[in-house]
Amino acid sequence: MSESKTRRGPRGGAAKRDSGARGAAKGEPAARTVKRKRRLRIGISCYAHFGGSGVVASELALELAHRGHEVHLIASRLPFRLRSFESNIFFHESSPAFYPVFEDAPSNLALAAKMVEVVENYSLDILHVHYAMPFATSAYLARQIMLPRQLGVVTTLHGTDITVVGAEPSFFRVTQYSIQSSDRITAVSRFLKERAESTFGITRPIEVIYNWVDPNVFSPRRVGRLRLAGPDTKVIMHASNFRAVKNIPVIIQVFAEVRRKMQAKLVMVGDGPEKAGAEQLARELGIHRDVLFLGNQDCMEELLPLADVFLLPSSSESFGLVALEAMSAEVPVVASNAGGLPEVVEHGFTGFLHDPGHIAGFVNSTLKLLTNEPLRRTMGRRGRRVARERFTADEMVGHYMRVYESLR
Ligand code: GMT
Repeated sequence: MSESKTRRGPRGGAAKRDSGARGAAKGEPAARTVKRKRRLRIGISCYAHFGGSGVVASELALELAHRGHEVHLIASRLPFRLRSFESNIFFHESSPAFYPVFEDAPSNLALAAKMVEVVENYSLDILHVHYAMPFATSAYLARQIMLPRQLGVVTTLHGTDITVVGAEPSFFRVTQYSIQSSDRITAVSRFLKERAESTFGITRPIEVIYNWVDPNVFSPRRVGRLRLAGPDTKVIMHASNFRAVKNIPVIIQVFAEVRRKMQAKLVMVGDGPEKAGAEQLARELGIHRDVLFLGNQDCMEELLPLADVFLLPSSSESFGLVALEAMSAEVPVVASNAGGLPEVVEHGFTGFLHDPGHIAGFVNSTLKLLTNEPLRRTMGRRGRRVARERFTADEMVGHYMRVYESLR
């Protein structure tokens, strides 16, 4: 398998980023500062497809690279959020060879083999994996293969690796063992840390490091040519990977109620197993002309500012990165009070939270925001302030750096 230096599309996401010298002394290039501190070589492994864990891993890779560290991304393909060339980031594709005997290609073994190869060839200090399954297991295997070589393995728990699929009996013991075998464990919310401890009996310390948002990328609406609806039509937006935990039918039902009362459009961004059912439900409820299913989009920073309200009624949500991105764009959030969402969205201050199945609650809160522009704007501005002050890259990446340094 050939190694290729990361090449990304021309969309210019990174150019808009508040890049470069974060953490460096004034007038001093970041790389020089790091040189004094010591430049780390960090492997990062994650899912490449649309989803929050891959976004966080990619944003972390970018932040580390901007600070002058050398980052080696190991994934089945280039993660979607890496859209432009970035020096200091190297991409290593992991894919299993095909053989007719296989029922399913053993991709987890190929991943472990690629981890070994990259760690050895590039003398990595740290291997940081995102989402326990299968990444923590492949990292465990890779490290065992390389013994007695020292390699720090960090596992970040993201959500359904703990709350849904990792806890399935067919995966439980291997997930538990792989997490416990990591040198350091982090979780993206207090909720997720507690859930990992109670479900898996994890006894090793779990550090909570929240996700962050770049307020220069996710910024409020500017006057521009991009529109999703006419000037008198309010826009409600949802974005996810359309899995059962996202409560997609509730979104359609809430919108049907709102639409009865006012002119509005529902913009659904993303794709997944629940999408076809949602399209069907929208037709059955006679609202399909006002529901736009945009499919997967990798320009959330362009879409979110066009929303008047962001809706996220998940039955389970460890953090809700997209809710934070909406807040950063000054869009108030109406969400469920499930999981870690109350750690991100404050009820009555930056949005409204209700029980996941409480359709009337979601409808009332959405209508309250859409019919009271001063309230909507106030909550939106507060959301941006909270995003800028409490969920910063400097704080969270600094925390990850301390985790890495503790392993050296
Ligand atoms: O657990 C998942 O659903 C996968 C993961 C992903 O890749 O989309 O999402 C989780 O991680 C995100 C980033 O940390 C969090 O913002 C999401 O809340 C979380 N999803 C869930 O807990 C459902």
